[in-house]
Amino acid sequence: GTTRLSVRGHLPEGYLADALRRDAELGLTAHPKRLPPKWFYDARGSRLFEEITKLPEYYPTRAEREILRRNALDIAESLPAHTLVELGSGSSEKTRLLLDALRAVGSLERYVPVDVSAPALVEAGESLLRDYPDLTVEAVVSDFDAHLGIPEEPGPKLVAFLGGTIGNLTPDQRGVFLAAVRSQLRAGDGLLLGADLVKDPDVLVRAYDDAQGVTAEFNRNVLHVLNRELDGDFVPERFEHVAVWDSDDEWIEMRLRSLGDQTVKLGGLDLVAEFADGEEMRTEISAKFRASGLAMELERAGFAVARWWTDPENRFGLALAIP
Ligand code: AVJ
Repeated sequence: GTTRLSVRGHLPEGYLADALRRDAELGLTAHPKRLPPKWFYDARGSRLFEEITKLPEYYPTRAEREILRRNALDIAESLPAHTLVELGSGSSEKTRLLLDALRAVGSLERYVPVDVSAPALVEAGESLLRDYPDLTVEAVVSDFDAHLGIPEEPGPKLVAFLGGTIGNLTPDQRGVFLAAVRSQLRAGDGLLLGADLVKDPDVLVRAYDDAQGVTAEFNRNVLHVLNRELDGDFVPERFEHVAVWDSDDEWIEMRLRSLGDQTVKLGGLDLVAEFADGEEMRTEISAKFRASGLAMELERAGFAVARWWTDPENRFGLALAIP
């Protein structure tokens, strides 16, 4: 039969290992210390994130799925894409709602998931092929921070960036990212962007500091990753999970707070990091948006917001932005 699943690599050998080294070296010698959130997601971290999405406190995944469930057909009619590109596709689960709708309007030809993890792409791709016998899956291994990896395809294409992951970027990084996406789109294409919305800070903090401690374990997982990849000797239990709402920047900040003075060695970097008792290292920002602010950012990047959907409780928003 024909091969309907291909995986193209965009990352040079050693790219991720080098990026982790750079980020760790830079972040652990900075004041205050910081690590970028992308390193949470090894196999264990991805499993923990899946668990987070099922927690009663963590509403964004459910809210976004609800929006897609109600509006996928509207989305597909607004942008009857031949190619669905998904950035940071992960398990591709919510994607099925979009694929179903694009198939229902008769436009769908191919699905292009873009992710840093080749195994995740193969697993998700194979599962999709079982359920979508007419679909071609052209997976791309890429780091969407760097080169987006959006292939040249016969349009129209819809680029989906879901889950609220845009919130992990600082405003400057968002400007660069959105302009890069814009530069790869033509008339008739679109960007479907999921964004978590500003709401009661108590609700937000609970979503990032759940009662079962799954998010705490997810946060500490970055220390396990550094231990393994960079020969580190972090004792993750000696760091406490912290989630705070920054009302000026309107983002949730996750931090790891040192329990006691401690010295950590990273053999792979030839680096020694001292943590004072109570010292906090930032591991993630998760920005929350207002419809007006997001529209402004999109406009600055050369987009117009064609459509805007929210869930009935106004917790999460989905923008269809067009060039
Ligand atoms: C996967 C980036 C959307 O920011 O809400 C979940 C990651 N961090 N709990 C988010 C996350 C803590 C999540 N995103």
